[in-house]
Amino acid sequence: SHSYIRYNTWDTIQSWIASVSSSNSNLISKQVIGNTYEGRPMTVLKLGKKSSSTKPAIFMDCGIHAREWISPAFCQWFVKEALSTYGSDSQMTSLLNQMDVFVLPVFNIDGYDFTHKSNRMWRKTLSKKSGTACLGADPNRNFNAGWCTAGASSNPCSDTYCGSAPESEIEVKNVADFIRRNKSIIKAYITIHSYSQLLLFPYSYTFQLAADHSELLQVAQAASSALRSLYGTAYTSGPGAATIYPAAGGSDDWAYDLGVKYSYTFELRDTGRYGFLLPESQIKPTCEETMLAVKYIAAHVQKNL
Ligand code: 0X9
Ligand code: ZN
Ligand code: ZN
Repeated sequence: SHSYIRYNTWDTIQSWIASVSSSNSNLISKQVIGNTYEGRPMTVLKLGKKSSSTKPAIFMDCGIHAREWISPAFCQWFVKEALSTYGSDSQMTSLLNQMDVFVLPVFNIDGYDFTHKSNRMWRKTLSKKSGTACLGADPNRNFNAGWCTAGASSNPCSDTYCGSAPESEIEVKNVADFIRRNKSIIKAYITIHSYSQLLLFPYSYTFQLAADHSELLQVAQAASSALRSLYGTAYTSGPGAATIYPAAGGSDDWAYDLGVKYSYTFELRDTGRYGFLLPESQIKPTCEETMLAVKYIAAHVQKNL
C-alpha cells in the first residue's frame, strides 16, 4: 500500500494517482498525456484552485531516470504537501490561487517498474529497436536540444544513448507535446533527478551562458539557501555544462529554448554515500528541504508573472 515515506512501486503509485485525484477534486485534476512504450498511461496531475480564466502554470516531472527513486518520491510528497497545506500555508495558498502546477509523478514508468522487478540500476526507457539487443534510450538525451552533440552516445547499448532521433522515445514525445501545447501558460519547468545535491539550469549542451543566466543563478542560489536552512544540506548551483558535465538532449535545455525561462534540474541527495540507493529514512528530510527550494522558485516565478 502507498506510503509517502516508502519507495512505492508503479502499481501503488498508479492507484495513488487515482485516489488522490478523486478525493481532492476542488484542487486537483488529472489527464493522460499518452502511454509509455509498454503501454502504461502517463498521467499529469494539475494542482490549483479552479478558476474561470486560464492560469499561468509550472510544469514539474519526476522519474526521468528509472533508478533515481527519490525523485518520484518527491513528486508524491509535493502533491501531498500542496493539498494538505493549501488554506493554511500562505505561500502555497497564494501559489495555487494564482497558478496551476502540473506534476508528472513518474516520467519513465517502464524503466521505474523495471528497477523494481529486474534491474535496480536501470536508467533508460525500455524501447526495442531493430539491429540491437540493447533496450531503451536515455530520455534526458532524447530531447531536441543540441541533440546527441555532447555527453551522449549513439551506441544503443550505452546508458546515455541519445535514441535514433530527437523524441524517438514516446515518453519524451508525450511530454514535449504536452509542454508545446501549453507553451503559452507554462512559466517554469522543474525536473527532479538524483543524486549530487545540485541545482542546475541551462545550458548543458553548450558552455555558452543562457540569456537569463544572472537571474537563473541568483534564483538558484537563493533556492539552495532556503533548502540548506532546514538541515544544512549543501547544494551547488550553476549551468549544467560547467557544474556537472556537458550533456546534450536534456529536457531543461529544450524547455528553456522553447521559451520557458525558469528551467531547473534538481539533483537531490546524497553526494554518493548511498547514491541512487538512498535509504527510505531519508525520504522525509529530503522532501521537506526540497519543498523549500521549489517553493522559493515558484514564489519568484509568481512575482515575475
Ligand atoms: O545526466 C543527466 O541527465 C543528469 N544527471 S543524472 O545523474 N540524474 O543522470 C543531469 C542533467 C543536467 N541537464 C542536462 N544535461 N541537460
Ligand atoms: Zn537523472
Ligand atoms: Zn511537510
